[in-house]
Amino acid sequence: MTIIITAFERSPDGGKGLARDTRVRWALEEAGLPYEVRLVSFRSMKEAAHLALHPFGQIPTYEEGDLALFETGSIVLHIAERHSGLFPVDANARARAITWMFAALNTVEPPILDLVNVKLARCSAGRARRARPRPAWLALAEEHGVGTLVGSMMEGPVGVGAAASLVAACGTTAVSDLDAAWWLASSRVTGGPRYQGAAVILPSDPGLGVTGVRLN
Ligand SMILES: N[C@@H](CCC(=O)N[C@@H](CS)C(=O)NCC(=O)O)C(=O)O
Repeated sequence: MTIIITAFERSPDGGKGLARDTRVRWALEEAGLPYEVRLVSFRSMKEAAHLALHPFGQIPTYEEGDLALFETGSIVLHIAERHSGLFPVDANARARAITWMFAALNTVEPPILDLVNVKLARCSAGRARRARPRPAWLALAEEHGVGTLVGSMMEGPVGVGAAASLVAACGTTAVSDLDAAWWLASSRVTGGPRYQGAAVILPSDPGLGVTGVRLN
């Protein structure tokens, strides 16, 4: 049965895994399962057909015959439970692996995302309900002692330019995430995924392929 996942249509990498679909692709690749990728636009993600697959109108989704799943954790768990190679065979080791899956999603990820993330798209006039001038978001965060980071996720030059201007005008408490490639180039970690043009090259080494951590 063909497995179909969804990814962003309009991203600089053309939906090849710079977003959370990476987790699902990774599990599928590790399990040696063939799959197809359906690229979706931001507009279609909020339309009925996609909402039937993903109630929050996001990516990735996972379809396998009659089964439709969303949430990367549940998708990866589903793949790992049905195919060998991802979970250890020993029951206790398997339980520990599942524990770490929950920890990654429930304990590790949220505080990482706790920094106020001033997303240009989220603050734009197009989304009137949430619209608030971007400097006001930064001021609000500062007022409450919350760290701030301006990021551009996967913007083109215009979006990055606007975000950089915002940082220049208001400042942030953390390094500005204005270019995904910068994070790889400046990473303290050696080894691991790298860019080749717009493609993310996953390492062939086990796990994340990390070979070391620079201390300076
Ligand atoms: N908890 C979800 C998060 C999914 C998620 O945040 N997807 C992002 C891409 S990485 C998305 O679709 N964002 C577009 C939007 O929220 O409108 C998961 O792990 O699958």
